[in-house]
Formats: sequence, structure tokens, C-alpha cells
Amino acid sequence: MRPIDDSSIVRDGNVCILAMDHGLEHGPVDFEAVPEKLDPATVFETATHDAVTCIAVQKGIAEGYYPSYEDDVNLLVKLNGTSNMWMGEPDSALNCSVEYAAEIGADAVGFTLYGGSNNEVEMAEEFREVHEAAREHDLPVVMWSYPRGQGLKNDTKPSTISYASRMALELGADVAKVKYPGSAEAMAHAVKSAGEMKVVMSGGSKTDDLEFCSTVEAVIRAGGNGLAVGRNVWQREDPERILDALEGIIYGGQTADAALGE
Ligand code: FBP
Repeated sequence: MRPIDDSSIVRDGNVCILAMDHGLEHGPVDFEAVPEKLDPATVFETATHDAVTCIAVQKGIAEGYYPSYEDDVNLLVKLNGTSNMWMGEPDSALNCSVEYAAEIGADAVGFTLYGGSNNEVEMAEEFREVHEAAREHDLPVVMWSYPRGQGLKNDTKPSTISYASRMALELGADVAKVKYPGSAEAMAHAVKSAGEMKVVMSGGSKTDDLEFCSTVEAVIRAGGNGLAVGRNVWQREDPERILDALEGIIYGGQTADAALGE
């Protein structure tokens, strides 16, 4: 067993991270269809669901809202991020230290690495400092492992996703968050490439209930450890219904059909 299994962000070996850093990464446009979700407190409420093992937010949101939820929600502080207005080669500004994340109550930290970007070398050097500081504070490290940049035409190609999960393992992450490579077989290879490290799927833009849950089921059957999801939960009218289903799939081994009661 790896130490991460004892962490509060893991339930029965699996993970379900509710991500809400979209206001920075994509802009308020992601909340247009659900304007009430512009209030971060509404997403913290959703994160109190038992399916969710932690909420992933930037430090400004953590500072403002986590104090009201610290008894009911585990906190992952995302340490870097970039706005959608940045037009350069993929990069992500380190905007929070591990020390500060620990001070405001983080249970885990998150870091985006754009492998393949012209900025990969600097990002990997920053990751080294983050990783070593996180070990000192006993905080699990989740890597948003997103190959992206000039040289990459298809960032969800199976070989690219396996490379993404392997990079996360080699650089010391405890969990890698990767895009779905299109099939359970490709996902199984990405999981195998990561040894005993945990691999979770990145949610992506909103799809219908059955399509989304079937993909999560495929991830679990492929040996993956769950999900880091944003829009597919909080852009829904009834986030609780999808979280009930995800709980059955991720921790109960249910099929998508059974979990959705279809
Ligand atoms: P989603 O489930 O909504 O895709 O959220 C996961 C996430 O990684 C967020 O943490 C982040 O803001 C966003 O996706 C990044 O998306 P993109 O792939 O467009 O960079």
C-alpha cells in the first residue's frame, strides 16, 4: 500500500476530485448556463456529497470559502494556473506555495504540467520544488498531466496519455489526472504505464448522463482510480443525481446503467 491510500482524499483506494478552477482556466463563460454557480459556495455545497473526496480550487477561492466548509469538505489547493487569455505556448503560473497551501488547510496540492510544451523544462523544475515541499508537509500531490503544445497535434492519443501518466509517476506524483484516451483498452495501458500510482480521468465538457457515466465505468474497469470532474457535475441541474451515480460506479463497482437506475 502506498501512503496516499491513508490520505483523506482517497476512499476505498479511489478518488473523486470536484474541480472548480474554471473561472481562472476558462473564465466565467463556463458558468453562463448555470449563473448561480458563479457563487463558489454553491460548488462547496456540492462537494459535501460523500462521493467527493476533495474539492480542487485556486488559493483565492480556498481562502474565501473553505473556512465555512472545513468540517465537511477536503481541500486540494491548485498551485498553478493560467487564464484562457494567455496566447503563448502552454504554461501555468505558480501562484501559491506548498507552505501557504498547508497554512490554509490543504489536504492535498495540485499542479498542471504541460509535457511537450516549450515550457516543459521550467514547469518540471517547478514541480520538483512543489513535490519536495509537499513531501515535507505530508501532502499528496495530484498532477494535471496534460501534454500540450506546438509539437502535439492530438492530446488524447493513446500513446500520449500513457506518456502523460508515466511522466507523472517518474516525477513523483501520487495521482495523475489525464484525459480519456478514447477506449478502455487505451486507458488500461495508461494505468499500467503508471505502476502503482493512481490515475484518474479528467471530466471534460458536459455530456449526457449515460455517456459520461459509461466512460467513468470504462475507466474503473480499466483499473483507473476515479475522476477529477468539474463541468460534468456542477453544470448539471441536479449535481446530486450524477454524484449518487458516480458513487456507485467509482466505489461500488456498479455499471453506468445500474448506477443511473436505467
Ligand atoms: P472538467 O471536468 O470541467 O473538464 O474540469 C477538469 C479540469 O482539469 C479543470 O481542473 C480545469 O479547469 C479544466 O479541466 C481544464 O480544461 P482544459 O482541458 O480546457 O484546459
